Amino acid sequence: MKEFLKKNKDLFEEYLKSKLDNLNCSHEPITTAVKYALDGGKRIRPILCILAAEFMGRKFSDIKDLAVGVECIHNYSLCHDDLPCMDNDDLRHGKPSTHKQFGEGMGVLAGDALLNLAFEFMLEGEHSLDYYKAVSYISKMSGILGMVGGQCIDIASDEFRQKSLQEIVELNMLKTACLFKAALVGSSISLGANIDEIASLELYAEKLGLIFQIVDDILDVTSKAEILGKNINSDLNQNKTTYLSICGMEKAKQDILELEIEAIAAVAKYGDRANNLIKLAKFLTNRSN
Ligand code: GRG
Repeated sequence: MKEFLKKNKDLFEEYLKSKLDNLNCSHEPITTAVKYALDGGKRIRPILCILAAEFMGRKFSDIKDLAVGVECIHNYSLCHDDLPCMDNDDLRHGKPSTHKQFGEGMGVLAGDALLNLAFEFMLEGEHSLDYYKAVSYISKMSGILGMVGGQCIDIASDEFRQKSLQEIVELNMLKTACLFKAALVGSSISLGANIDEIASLELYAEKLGLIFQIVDDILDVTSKAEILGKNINSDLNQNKTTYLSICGMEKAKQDILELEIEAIAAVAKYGDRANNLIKLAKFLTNRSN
C-alpha cells in the first residue's frame, strides 16, 4: 500500500502543481499564501478520489479536478482551523501555519480563496449531469450539514458540561468523515455509481473517517511534532473532549479494530474492485503520522 500511496500522491502533486502554475493574481501575497497552505500533507482525500475511480474501473484523469477541489477544501478547513479564533495553532505541515506566516487577515483570506478555488477548479469546462451531482454532493458534505457543522459542535464550549460519547461520534462523523465521503462518494457519483455502490462507499468512508479521527486523537498524545508536522497535545492543552479522553486508550484501540472490520465489510462484496480500499483501511488503522 505504501508504494501505491506514493505513486498516486506523486501523480496528484504533479497535477496540482500544473493547476497552481496557472494561478496568478496581482494582489499578492494571496496566491503565495494559497500555494503555501496547499503545500504539504498526506493527500489522503485525493487518494480516496483515485480509489473511487479505480473502484469504478476508471483512472486518475477522470477525477483529477475533483481530487484537486476536495484537497483545496481540506486545506481551507486547516487554514481556518489554525486561526487564533479557532484552535490557534502555529504549526501545520511541518512549517508555520498560514496565519503565522502571512498574518491573521491573510490566513482568513487564503482559506476563503481556497474554498472558492475548489469550485473554480471542479467546475472548469463542461461536464456530465453525474459530475454536477458529484460537485453538489461535495459541497453539501463540506458545509453546515457536514464538515462545517462538525466544526460548530467542536467549538461550542460549555464549561458546565463535557460532550458525551454520542456527541463526539457525531462530531467526528461530520468534521472528518464527511470530507472522506465527499472525496470517495463524490468521485464515484461523478463516474455514474449506482445506489448500491453509493451506499456501500458511504458506509466505508464513514467508518474510515471515524478510524482516522480516533487515530488522530491517539497520535496527538503519543507522537512527536516532527513526525506529525503539527503541535502535539493540542486537544489536552485546549481541554477538548475527544473519543480517546472519554474511552481511554485500550477501548479506543479496540474500537478502531472494530471499525476497521466494519469498513472492510462495507465493500468486501465487490471483490477485486475493493482491494485497495480494504488495504487503505488497514493502513490507516496502523498509521503513524
Ligand atoms: C468554516 C470558519 C470555518 C472553518 C472550518 C471545518 C474546519 C474549519 C476545520 C476542520 C479541520 C480539522 C482539524 C478536521 C479534523 C480532521 C483532521 C484530522 C484533519 C487533518 O487531516 P490530515 O491529517 O491532514 O489528513 P494533512 O493534510 O496534514 O495530511
